[in-house]
Amino acid sequence: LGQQGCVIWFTGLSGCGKSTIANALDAMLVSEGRATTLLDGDNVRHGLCAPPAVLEPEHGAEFAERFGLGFGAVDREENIRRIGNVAALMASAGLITLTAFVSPYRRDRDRVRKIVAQAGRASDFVEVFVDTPLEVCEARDPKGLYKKARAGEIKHFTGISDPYESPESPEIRLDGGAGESVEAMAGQVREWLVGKGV
Ligand code: GGZ
Repeated sequence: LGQQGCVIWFTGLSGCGKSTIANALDAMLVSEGRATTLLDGDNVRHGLCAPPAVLEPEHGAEFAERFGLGFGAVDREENIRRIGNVAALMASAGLITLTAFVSPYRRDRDRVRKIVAQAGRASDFVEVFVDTPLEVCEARDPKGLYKKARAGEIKHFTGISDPYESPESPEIRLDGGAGESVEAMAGQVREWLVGKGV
């Protein structure tokens, strides 16, 4: 990891805390004068990778059907592919690029690792596994999605009716179920980056 940008890729279940931790880390880095950007479901799933229902009003049905992304395995694969390429471009432009997506499939995450390595260096991709037990995520259920998934109202819901493949050797693993504060976990990632000379 050098002076150039890099990609800090947070992965974990819905409600694991990845977006909150990424936002806290982003604020820390910005306050230290670093140029950063943050991609998460809240911005990407409304634009670049919007689902058909969101695209439909402006584009034809065929367009929405072909390019709008949902949560089936192939849609997630394309979601992560698009985000991975955008993140690599942003990192190449010198930004510390934070991403927070469930990204449940190991193969999809490994592909992003390759894309980023090809755009810069292998060490430019930092996988951060926010390892929060499903029970904890489900108890939090900030958007009521787990409840809906249990009721069968949301299909392909990660952890309930769809798999989550844990990273085997992430650069960083955060224990999201241990009661540590968001700041402490963001600080852990920051310390790791400092250790690598970012
Ligand atoms: C998982 C879903 C689903 C399904 C909607 N499975 O907690 P959230 O709400 O804000 O984060 C989740 C987000 C997942 O989108 P990603 O783009 O991160 O997914 S992936 O990387 O797998 O492509 C959740 C909400 O969208 N959500 N339906 N079926 N999460």
